[in-house]
Order: sequence, then structure tokens, then C-alpha cells
Amino acid sequence: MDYVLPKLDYDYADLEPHYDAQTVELHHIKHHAGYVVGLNNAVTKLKEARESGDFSLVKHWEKELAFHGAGHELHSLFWKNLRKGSDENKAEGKVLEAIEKSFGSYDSFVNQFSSATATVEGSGWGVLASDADGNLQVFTVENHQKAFIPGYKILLVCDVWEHAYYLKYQNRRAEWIENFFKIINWEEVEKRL
Ligand code: MN3
Repeated sequence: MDYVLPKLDYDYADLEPHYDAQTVELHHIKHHAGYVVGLNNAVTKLKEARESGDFSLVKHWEKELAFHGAGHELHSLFWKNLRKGSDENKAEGKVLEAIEKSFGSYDSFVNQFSSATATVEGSGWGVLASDADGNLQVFTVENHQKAFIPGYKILLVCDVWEHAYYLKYQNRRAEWIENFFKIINWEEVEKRL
């Protein structure tokens, strides 16, 4: 059973002007699609290893599985996390309550998430996640699969690989994050809480 590239719930141009259509399209059909191919390839290679009994490259393929598998999962979440933007976009209801309980206020959360995500070294993600008791934390995930606590449920992710923002925002990652907040689909975040 192959993994497939998910369809988006909106058109590529729907997130303009905060997220440009060209980047969204390339990000989806080139970058995300690449992780799907890599994930399926790793799954196939591990199946072949089980069948042949030759596990000499198992370390390599397990790393590929984690890298591409996490890339696929995070991108699938990322697309679900987005919707048409507005300057007033903000968490509401249950999510807002959980954010205020865990971070003191919505603005404190935005400041921590933005600062942490802006300072991810190299390629990675800003992640909002919840433990089993509903306590929220912000994580900065390196690449797709490093620096995360197992067991936490991911609620919201912001892609800060350069491919996610460079065409429009170039080196201005902080400006991308500022605009990301305007296109967060908070209802989708609440569904995951
Ligand atoms: Mn990406």
C-alpha cells in the first residue's frame, strides 16, 4: 500500500497575499511529493530486506523511513493547518483556553512560537503540541524528525525550510512566520486538541 500526496482543501492562490500561489504549488507538488516518493521507497527497501534477509543497509533505510515519513506527516498537517488569511485571525474557544492555560496569554504564545521558530538552525519546523493532559508546548523540530518528545500530539506546525518561504520572503523568515499566523486554520487545530 503506497503513501499518496494528499489533495489540498483550497486552491494554490487562496492563501494570497500571505502565502504566494507559486510557492504553495511548488511546495506541494515538488517538495511534499518528494517526501512521499522517499517514504514509499524506504518502505519498499525494508520489505526487500525482510524478504532477502539482507539487513546490511537497514540503518540507512530506517533513517530514510523516519526522515521522509516525518516529512510527509508534517507537510500533511501543515496544509490542513492553513486557510484563507485575515489580519484578525486568532485562536478561539477551546484552543485559546488551552493556550492561555499553558502560556499565560495568546500574545505570549505567539511570541514564544515566533521566536523559537525563527531561530531553528537550518531546516526545520515550529511545532505546537500537547501532552496527554492537554498541556501545550512549543517545539523546534530540526529537519523533520529531531528534537521532539515522543507521545506529544502535534496540533500546529510552521514550515521554516527555505523552500517553504524563500520565493516570497527570501531571508526574512520572521516575516513569513508573522504572515503564517494570519492563515492558521484554528478550527483544524481545535479538532486535534
Ligand atoms: Mn516543506
